[in-house]
Amino acid sequence: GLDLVTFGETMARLENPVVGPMRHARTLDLGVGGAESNAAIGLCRLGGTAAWFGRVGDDEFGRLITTVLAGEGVRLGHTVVDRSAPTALLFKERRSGTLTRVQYYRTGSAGSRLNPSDVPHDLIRSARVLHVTGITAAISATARQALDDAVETARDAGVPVSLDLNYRQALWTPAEAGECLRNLAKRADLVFATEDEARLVVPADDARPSASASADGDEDDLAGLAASLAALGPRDVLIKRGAAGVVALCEGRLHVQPAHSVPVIDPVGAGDAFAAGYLAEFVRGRPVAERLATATAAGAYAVTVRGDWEGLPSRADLDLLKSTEDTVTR
Ligand code: KDG
Repeated sequence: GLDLVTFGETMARLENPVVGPMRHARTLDLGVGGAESNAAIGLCRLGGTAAWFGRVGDDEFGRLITTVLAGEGVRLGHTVVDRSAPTALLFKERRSGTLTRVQYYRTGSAGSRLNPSDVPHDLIRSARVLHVTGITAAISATARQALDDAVETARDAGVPVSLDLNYRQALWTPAEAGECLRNLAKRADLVFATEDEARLVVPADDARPSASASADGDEDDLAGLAASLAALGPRDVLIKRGAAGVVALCEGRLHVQPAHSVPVIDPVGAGDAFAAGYLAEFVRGRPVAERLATATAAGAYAVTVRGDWEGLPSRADLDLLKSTEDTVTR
């Protein structure tokens, strides 16, 4: 079986090469993006094997997606070409050097027409991990049902379920997401979340606001938050804090890991990189410390490069980050 099976919606990504309002961009850079396929690419770059399935349109953007994913080594045998709807678009407006605005054109898209008949149950049963995200629950009722079915199949077969909450406010309300994601978290073995996403999901009584008035919780708050999330069921809970690193409650033990300090060019995709790094070691049976080290290194590489996944590291890249302060390696 494969190390990782994942699925969801992957879109054509359009981005202004020159910073400023999108309306003044004379040209747009074309690429692809999707949280789940980003993670699949990340796992392949780190030497693992991964499959992604979903629907793409019978159009050039759909063919771009399958070409790029196949080129990165992601298996696509169960991906469906949907002749009734177009591939979705994702616009990334680089409004300033550090500020990016994301806009979707995805309602009614091919990807959102994912449905239970698309789910390859045997492929999931033979995987080392099933990785899903909350985005799939938000794009349509049929996609949410497919997600539910895939998770049940994995659980029945004893395949660990990895869930990245990935709340997207453009797609649903906090109340709707909170309830749905909580039900998913209860059935997951590993949960990746930002602090805000974790607060969305933990039962209201547990989600005590941080004692300090600051926007970000301190490590004690976050340890409590991770414990509340772990109480729902998952054995590994990872609260991602961007440049501040990660607070993780894994196999009953608390881990606080700083991030690498790197120049941030584009933070989009850092979470997917983190999940890919963590899962790449998890499927190899590596200890928590090693999973966290690879996860933070992958996150660091992702943010130093424009694009949602283009900067994801190979094994050789990881060694580079470990071994040297030098900026030129000869
Ligand atoms: O995590 C990065 C993703 O958000 C991006 O690649 C696009 O999947 C995406 C989404 O729905 O926002």
